[in-house]
Amino acid sequence: MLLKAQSFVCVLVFGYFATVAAEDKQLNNVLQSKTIHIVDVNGNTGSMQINATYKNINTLNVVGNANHSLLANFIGTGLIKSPPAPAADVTTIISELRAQINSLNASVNHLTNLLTSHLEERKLERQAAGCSVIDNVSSVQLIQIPGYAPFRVLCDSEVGWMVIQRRCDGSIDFYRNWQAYRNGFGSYEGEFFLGLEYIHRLTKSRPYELYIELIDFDNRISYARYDSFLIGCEQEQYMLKSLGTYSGNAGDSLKYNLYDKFSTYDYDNDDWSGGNCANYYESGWWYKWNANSNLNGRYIKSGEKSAKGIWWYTLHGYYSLKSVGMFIRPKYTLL
Ligand SMILES: [Ca+2]
Repeated sequence: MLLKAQSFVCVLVFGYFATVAAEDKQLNNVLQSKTIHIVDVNGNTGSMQINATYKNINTLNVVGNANHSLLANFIGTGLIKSPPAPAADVTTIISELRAQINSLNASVNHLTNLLTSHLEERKLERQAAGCSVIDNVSSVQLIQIPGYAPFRVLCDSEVGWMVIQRRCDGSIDFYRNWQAYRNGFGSYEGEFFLGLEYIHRLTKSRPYELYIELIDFDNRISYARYDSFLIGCEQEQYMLKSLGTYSGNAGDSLKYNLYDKFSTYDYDNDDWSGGNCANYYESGWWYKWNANSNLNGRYIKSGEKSAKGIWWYTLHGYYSLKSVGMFIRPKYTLL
């Protein structure tokens, strides 16, 4: 009888569970009988009769508050044990909630870290924007490009142009090897070349303009400007990958070597099968099988014409210039 009652109860939403062992028939005498009316969550009514015996009392196992409620009449008779303390369930619930809270906290921490990292990257990008204008005075400033170690650049006094090359007195030898042109050489107090790797990192990080200033020995100043300057990485031999639109009064002598690779006397990357343009022009530059410019050539103080000198062909042919500067700056500022 009790087994039937258990089956009936198990199909109810209340879902309590009871087990009865009845193998000891000698103790299976009914001590107390109780009929309990129950209603499930769907409003279905039913009833069950429980015959409590010594054996049943000892084996009846009840789980849940509903069971506790249904069998409350038996409790206090001393014939049925109290169901498991609900505190155990509450403890489980609290434990689960704590686990969820910990999980949410971990998610919040993760998102906070992501946001902080993103904001830091944006800050670094703004720092990498280029030179700041400081009291109209040239200065050496620290530049940080995300993913790379910071490095110092010379910033021109006007409108934040960064100087990547400067020739002015012939004090520095520019006929150098690949490693020197990759890493840079010279002094910010005088002549120098920033280094192809740094120029690549800068121009790849965001759009840059290029401004070239050319001064002859009569102190006439000319310029060539390009609005989208980009050079490739070392695996691309620092190819001149973009110049954009030209403007200026010196003529466009660089477009001819667009998409050409950089060459030095020890790295022949030009298209001239008969030799190395870097050797012929005694420079390091972007060459095809020749060039229309040679701003890293020999410094010739007399300003004579020489293919090995510092020249901008559309300006004065092979006339070697007195002073040259190459400048870059971001094309626009990040918000
Ligand atoms: Ca060659």
